[in-house]
Amino acid sequence: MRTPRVAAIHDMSGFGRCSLTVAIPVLSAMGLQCCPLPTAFLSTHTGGFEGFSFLDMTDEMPRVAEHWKTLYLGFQCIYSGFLGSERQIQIVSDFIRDFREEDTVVVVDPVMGDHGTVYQTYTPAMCEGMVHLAEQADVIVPNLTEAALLLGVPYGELPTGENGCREIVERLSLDGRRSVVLTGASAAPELTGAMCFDAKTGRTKSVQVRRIPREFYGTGDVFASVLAGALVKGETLPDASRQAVEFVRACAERTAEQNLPIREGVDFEPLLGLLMGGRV
Ligand code: PXL
Repeated sequence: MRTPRVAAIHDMSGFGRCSLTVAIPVLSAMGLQCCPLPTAFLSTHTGGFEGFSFLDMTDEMPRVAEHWKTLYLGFQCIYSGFLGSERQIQIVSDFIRDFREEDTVVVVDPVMGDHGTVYQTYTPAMCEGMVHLAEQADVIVPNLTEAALLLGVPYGELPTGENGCREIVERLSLDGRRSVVLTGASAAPELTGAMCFDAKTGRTKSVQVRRIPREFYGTGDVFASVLAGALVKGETLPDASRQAVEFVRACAERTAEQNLPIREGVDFEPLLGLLMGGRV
């Protein structure tokens, strides 16, 4: 069988381990071919760093898509994340329309903010556009901040606890048509994990592990990349969510043990072997 392909539409941040510098190694380790379509090139991610450089790739993106069309490239997954401009909403939307096939899983990580705050480079129009882009997804992977933005409710007014998270994913499911994996969904103070709504079965499932009492940048990207990879490999949504929760937990544990600066992301590279199935 041909190695499945993933079109990964994210920024490339040179330092700080997020977006493409996470998606490429994670998907490769899972035995998948990652084809990056960069939205921007930054010196670092925008969280915890000041004075970062930002090269907007908006004009380049349709040229890449046009060339890929002439090559008749097919993708088993289209996976989008951090966008660099408002115009990119339509560009990514067109990309999904043009490249989606019967067996393509469309994963939109509606990257917009964290801890109740919208990221520095995101405008209200981009957040509004993200709601529409996310409507095209088979699966969305919001954190609680992004769930509030998608639902149009203040962050502080989201329902809480395990039942609250269940309500959030059901409300985000577009009447059961779209799968939702909510990250940072905590069933109890000492636990954390994800709550999923599976549009294929209509069921919700909570996946919980023991919480590491520190927060790191880029964990959402590690989570969504493992989830997307596992879905391409044919795992069910709850199984893919469990794999993503457990891998992020292992990364957070290792990073916390070494007391590394949180803005450098999680020290995932030595753990990539956990995602590799076979042997040479
Ligand atoms: O991890 C999400 C993310 C992706 N890309 C860039 C970011 C962030 C979060 O801060 O700044 C550039």
